[in-house]
Amino acid sequence: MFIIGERINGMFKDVAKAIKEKDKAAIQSLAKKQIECKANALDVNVGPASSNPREAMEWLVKTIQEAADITLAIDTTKQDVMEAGLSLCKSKPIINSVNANEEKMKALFGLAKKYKASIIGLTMDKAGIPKDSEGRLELAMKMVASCMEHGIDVSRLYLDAVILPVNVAQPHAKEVLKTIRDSKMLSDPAPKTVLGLSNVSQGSQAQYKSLINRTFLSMAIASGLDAAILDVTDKELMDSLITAELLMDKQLYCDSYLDAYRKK
Ligand code: THG
Repeated sequence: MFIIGERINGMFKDVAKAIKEKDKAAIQSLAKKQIECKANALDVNVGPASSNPREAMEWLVKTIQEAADITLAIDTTKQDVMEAGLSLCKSKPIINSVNANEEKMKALFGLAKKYKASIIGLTMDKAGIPKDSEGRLELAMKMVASCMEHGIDVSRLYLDAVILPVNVAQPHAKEVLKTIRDSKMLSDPAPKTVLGLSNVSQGSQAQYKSLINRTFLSMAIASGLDAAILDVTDKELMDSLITAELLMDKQLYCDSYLDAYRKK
């Protein structure tokens, strides 16, 4: 599983505050902590409240890279903010994200080529997020086709079936799992799959969030999930991830497999 740490996101109050006050130490400590907890990449999102998102993204990318050498997933819907972030990345970045709108695909697959980036493709378009897996797969196919047209290897595309909060969109979770399973049939080589896991528990009671996250993650891993944006500091969630991968024969069994994974 390719693990992307979710924590450097201006949706969190401490991150919004750190951006505002240019508190480098706060951001660098979040970066280091997530890497210690086995993140393979870090999501970077300035959040909804940022007054100058481009400047904030540039500051975040520079600040993180002063303290850590890791892949960054530039998480923004704004194209100028995206390019500003990508252009500062020292190692091949991840574009988070594109959707199935023609103009978006043209622009962002172009950026993916320019910066040798991987790309996360959300199965949504101007009409929103389809209710069922059939609708999501139709949009996924459009993105696979566009990826090929731009001469980008489909194995660099991570399809995101977009999980919504279970408290308001309960029927979606099983459709997301079906999309993950069926997307493997779209092309050869198949696109990869990713989720922004914590969306699923947003709005649920605090005491249940971690349980909902780790249960859904196990189900998604059983459905073939390749990558996830999640809270790597949630130990029970990470224990579930490692165990689900073990049961899917993706990790070698040994008696102390949790410790062994963390020592790798
Ligand atoms: N797909 C892709 N990228 C994404 C998402 C996705 N990026 C952003 C988001 N979704 C994934 N990241 C988060 C980060 C935090 C939360 C949810 C998704 C979250 N936070 C808690 C809450 O809102 O209840 C706690 C907030 C707080 O403590 O202040 O749920 O789907 N490609």
